[in-house]
Amino acid sequence: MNVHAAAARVRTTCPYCGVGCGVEATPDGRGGTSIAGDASHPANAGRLCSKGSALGETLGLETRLLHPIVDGARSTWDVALSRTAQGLQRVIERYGPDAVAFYLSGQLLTEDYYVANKLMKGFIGSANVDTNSRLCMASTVAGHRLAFGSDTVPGCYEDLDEADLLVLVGSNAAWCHPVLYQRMALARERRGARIVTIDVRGTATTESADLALTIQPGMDGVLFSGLLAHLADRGAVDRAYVAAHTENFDAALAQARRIAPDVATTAARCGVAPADIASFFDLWRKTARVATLYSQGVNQSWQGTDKVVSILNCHLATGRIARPGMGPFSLTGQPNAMGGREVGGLANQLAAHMGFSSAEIDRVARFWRAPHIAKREGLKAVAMFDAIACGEIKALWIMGSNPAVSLPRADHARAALSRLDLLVISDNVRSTDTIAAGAHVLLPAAAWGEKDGTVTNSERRISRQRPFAPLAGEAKPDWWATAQVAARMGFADAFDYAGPAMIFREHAALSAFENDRARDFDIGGLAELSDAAYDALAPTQWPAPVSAPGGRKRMFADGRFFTPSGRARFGVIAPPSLAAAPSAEFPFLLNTGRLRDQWHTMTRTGLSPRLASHSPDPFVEVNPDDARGLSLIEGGFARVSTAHGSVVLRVAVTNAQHRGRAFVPIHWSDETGNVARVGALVHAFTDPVSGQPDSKAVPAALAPVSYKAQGFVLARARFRLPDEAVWAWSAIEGGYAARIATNTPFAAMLAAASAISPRAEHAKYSDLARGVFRAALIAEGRLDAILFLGPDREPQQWGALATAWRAERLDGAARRFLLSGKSALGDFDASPTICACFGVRSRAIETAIADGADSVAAIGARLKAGTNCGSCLPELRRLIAAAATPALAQTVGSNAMKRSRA
Ligand SMILES: Nc1nc2c(c(=O)[nH]1)N[C@H]1C(S)=C(S)[C@@H](COP(=O)(O)OP(=O)(O)OC[C@H]3O[C@@H](n4cnc5c(=O)[nH]c(N)nc54)[C@H](O)[C@@H]3O)O[C@H]1N2
Ligand SMILES: Nc1nc2c(c(=O)[nH]1)N[C@H]1C(S)=C(S)[C@@H](COP(=O)(O)OP(=O)(O)OC[C@H]3O[C@@H](n4cnc5c(=O)[nH]c(N)nc54)[C@H](O)[C@@H]3O)O[C@H]1N2
Ligand code: SF4
Ligand SMILES: [Mo]
Repeated sequence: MNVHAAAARVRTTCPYCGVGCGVEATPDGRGGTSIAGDASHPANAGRLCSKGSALGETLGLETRLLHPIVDGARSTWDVALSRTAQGLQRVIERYGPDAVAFYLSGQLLTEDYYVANKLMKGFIGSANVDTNSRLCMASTVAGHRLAFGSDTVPGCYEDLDEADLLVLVGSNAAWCHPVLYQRMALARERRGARIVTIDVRGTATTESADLALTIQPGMDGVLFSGLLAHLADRGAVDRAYVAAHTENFDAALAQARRIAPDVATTAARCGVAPADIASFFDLWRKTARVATLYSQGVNQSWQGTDKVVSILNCHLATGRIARPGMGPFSLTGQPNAMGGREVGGLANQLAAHMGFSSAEIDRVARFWRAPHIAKREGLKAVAMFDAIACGEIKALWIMGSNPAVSLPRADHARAALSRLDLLVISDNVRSTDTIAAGAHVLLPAAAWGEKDGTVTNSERRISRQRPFAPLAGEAKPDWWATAQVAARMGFADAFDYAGPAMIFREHAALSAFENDRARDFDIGGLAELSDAAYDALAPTQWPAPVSAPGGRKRMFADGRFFTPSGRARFGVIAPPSLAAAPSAEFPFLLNTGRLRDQWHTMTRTGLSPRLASHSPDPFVEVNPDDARGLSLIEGGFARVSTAHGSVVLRVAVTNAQHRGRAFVPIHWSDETGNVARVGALVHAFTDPVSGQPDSKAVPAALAPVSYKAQGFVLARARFRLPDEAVWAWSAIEGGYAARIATNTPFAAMLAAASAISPRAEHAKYSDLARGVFRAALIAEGRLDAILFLGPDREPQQWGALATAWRAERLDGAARRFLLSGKSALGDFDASPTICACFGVRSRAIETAIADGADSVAAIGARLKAGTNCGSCLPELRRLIAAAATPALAQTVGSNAMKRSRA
């Protein structure tokens, strides 16, 4: 393992989204690391978004899992590995190989993924390896394979720079793929490229679009069927291309015409004004250089594969694929969603983009010299957890995912885990909701900064993640733990890896094995890299065959595809509908998704105060009319329930939501809140081809909930507050803050706080007639925790406590003022952070706007806000617009805000 000394700058890759930005990390030798964008990386040319910029703040060890744990007690690697190997073997002997399963993650490195997949599919003899990519990219994989005969992203990021029309479907790229979004925004600014968004709500992405279509949930297939019919009616089909390079066009067109014969039908079914549909169709038809980018609004649907196919159909019909500035483009979610697909980490793929045909099974078995090759597909994520629930799967190894939070019907998934004879979890952190479900073996995994291997981004570009810090505690790479278990199961020879370079060479060799251009994924040109060349590997786009090891930008430029006929296949889609329609009991459609500054279950981003302050509390967004009808008030609380579970969230009233729809962020878990784990609400309908769950449109009910008291706790570490209250923790400088709402007697609150700090002195202030209760815990002169509760609707602010919270020692005067509530100890702006890079909060920005800063540039000049990563530019524009037109303050996605450029 190659650990770099302090102060050496290391080029690596961001561990968050699929943009795959290059990062330069420079350890300062004192435990800190400075982070900058890598100007030489083709994905980002030096840019980073708010999450990437804050990476240095999330490297602390306080939440890390630092040694193996077996049956709840600290253990050694030797014991933990043997226990894992014997446990797996015992289950295999008694119940057969299909009684064991691995659940992996797009956050693993390709090398980790390769070894785990090889162990399960080649040596244990089951294909029960699936991954959180099933919840993420599976519909795209299925759509690509149907249309192209292979899971190939045809284009590259340069196409986004060169396109004249960028269509974003079900993507909030301004928040979820920020650096790519900045590239697109630049193309718009510099070259006049148009941006069209297709979403079911207003977002930071839709609000700066030239045309924003807010469609009915699930109706993307109608829209793109309408487009295909329109292209045919207007003679815009490239007949020569269709004849030479495709098949099944007539059947696909006939079905598109049945679904959406004209603009009027498309408009009615999508719930969009006919004029907007007509402008979209015209723009798409008349603009040759069109790129259609899509993400989870497309994939996470019970008809996700059909949605993907309906988009691919339009590009194939016009031959707008694999040419500069043109093509369909799947924005991948995780840093290594693509690498997982490449090794075969999905249960319906074998390895190296090969499936389960007998020829492929035979080929992979020979290459691996596999004694027990899997002969058929394994169980996909949702079915895998159902098989655990009903006792068919007895042993499970989870690496790099938190399914008790992220799977649909998350309560059901979590309960299933307790039925296992053996649950092994490899993770970076000591505690997650999944770990809390009762793991037998916990294995400490190397984290970003320590990990050493490769990842593949959305444009097929393989980049190195290089270590710049020593392994924390006893943490080890995931590939190493897997290889050790394999050896203990009797497969030492096949898993005798000296390091990631050796694994990568084998993976590359398999991709080229008996390939002869019959398979898209071929990186044979990298199969002979020396260890040093692997270390130095520059970001490379696959395919990189022996004949062209430097990689290739675009696929299919020659019009040849990987189907048996060599032609691309048009797909016939099913009539679009919802998996479940709203009912009298559950009249809303619940949409779930992401926030700008948090990553998934917040195990890493949740450690950064800067990131936390953008959106510190979990919430539900509703339309003003619905809020009125249900007596929900801004800042109050609502219970959101579905047939599967319920949560209680703060209400955010906004015109960005359409009536009858609600949006909730996915990031909170039982670790960070007590009633905000929204995965528990999601139904488990899955796409029939891809097996991807439908997590964007769940029938739900909303009802107001009120509390007698509201307030906050500041504490040095998170602890469990009483469950009758509603609370959620977020990082602040020097600790954590929770805003709470409660009916719990105040004394119970204090008891919970005291439990974490038994030796602290207590100070209390109460005015029960006014419903006010305040308490502080002071340990060795320093504030350890402080609790303020007051009557509901009388907001409690912690701004005034900032100086006391930061002080190493409180003097007598400071203590006297502490609980007064009108502290003279200085002021502290606790309004939401808009610019995470420079920590600029909304109050400061509003003051600057009131002072005459009337453009993004003027705000930047005054406060620096928006001048680094650009993630906050949409919000700055919104604040400026809101100040100019107060009524717009809550209309996030309003068309009125769009610059008119038609
Ligand atoms: N900040 C941040 N960035 C991330 C992540 C993160 O956790 N935080 N996670 C990464 C991962 S793994 C992923 S997969 C990506 C996801 O990136 P995105 O897919 O962009 O993010 P989401 O918020 O899940 O959903 C995208 C949009 O789909 C819309 N939508 C819902 N239903 C429909 C529909 O029926 N049709 C259409 N057209 N739109 C619909 C939603 O309103 C939402 O705005 O983000 C990656 N980047
Ligand atoms: N309702 C709803 N549910 C969703 C989604 C949605 O939009 N709505 N989105 C889905 C999507 S697209 C995704 S990608 C999933 C994400 O869901 P998860 O994968 O469950 O989310 P994470 O929080 O990223 O979990 C990663 C875990 O792995 C650990 N980890 C990180 N790196 C490593 C590593 O290298 N090795 C090991 N061993 N552990 C590591 C982290 O500490 C963390 O505990 O959620 C899905 N669930
Ligand atoms: S866009 Fe942001 S989160 Fe995504 S890879 Fe780049 S820096 Fe990381
Ligand atoms: Mo994802």
